[in-house]
Amino acid sequence: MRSLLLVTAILTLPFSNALSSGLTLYGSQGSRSPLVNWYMNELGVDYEMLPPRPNPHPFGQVPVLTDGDDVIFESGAILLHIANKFDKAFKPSHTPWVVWANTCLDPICFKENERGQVIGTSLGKPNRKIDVLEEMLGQSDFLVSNEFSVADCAVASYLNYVPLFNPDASLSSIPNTVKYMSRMASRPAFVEAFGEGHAGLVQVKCEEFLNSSGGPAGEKKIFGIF
Ligand SMILES: N[C@@H](CCC(=O)N[C@@H](CS)C(=O)NCC(=O)O)C(=O)O
Ligand SMILES: *[C@@H]1O[C@H](CO)[C@@H](O)[C@H](O)[C@H]1NC(C)=O
Repeated sequence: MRSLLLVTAILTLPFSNALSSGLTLYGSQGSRSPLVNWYMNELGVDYEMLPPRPNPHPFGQVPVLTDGDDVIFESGAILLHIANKFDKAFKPSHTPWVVWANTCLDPICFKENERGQVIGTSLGKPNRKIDVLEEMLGQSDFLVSNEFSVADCAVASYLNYVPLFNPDASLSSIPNTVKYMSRMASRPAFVEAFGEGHAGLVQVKCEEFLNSSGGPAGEKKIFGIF
């Protein structure tokens, strides 16, 4: 009996480990759960994906992640949990950007009615914080230390939803941000997480924004008089 148990243990343990990391993400493309998929794909973290409902989120929303017995909700909290557990390059200076994306960038990107439906965007309109972001992204391809990090997952995911939810938005006034959005949407882990439709739409819209912002030639036309 004892040897049978031992054999069963030896046979099942490695397989159950290989099949699952113990992480389960509830969500779907079209919600904001793919921002979590994106980061886990970038890191090569293994996880199980389940549909949005039923789920253990206290408010019934997505995304929500379970890690064994732990239930983690709020997209930013989920990103930081994964960062702490799996990302060897994770630094304290990444954390503020994840929190900033959820608290400050979200309401700039998405104006919502009282029922939580997106009715517009303030991105592309004059905004002190977005001006700073635009300046930073003119100096560097990434938000922190000129390398890809969880900060980019958090911020670029929100930015890249804007053309999807607001087909009439114009981002021609922030070309560095638009180029950043396009770079992020071309990463294979992004395409896999959000889907080719979403990534392709971001690419086309970004090209449109850059075309109508004029680039260096357009700037010369405007300031040529001086
Ligand atoms: N602040 C939350 C927002 C979550 C959220 O609004 N989820 C939406 C989908 S993107 C949802 O589940 N809506 C359905 C509901 O509220 O019941 C986060 O970042 O995770
Ligand atoms: C952007 O401009 C180029 C060159 O004029 C053009 O070939 C391309 O189709 C334009 N793209 C979009 C999406 O408007």
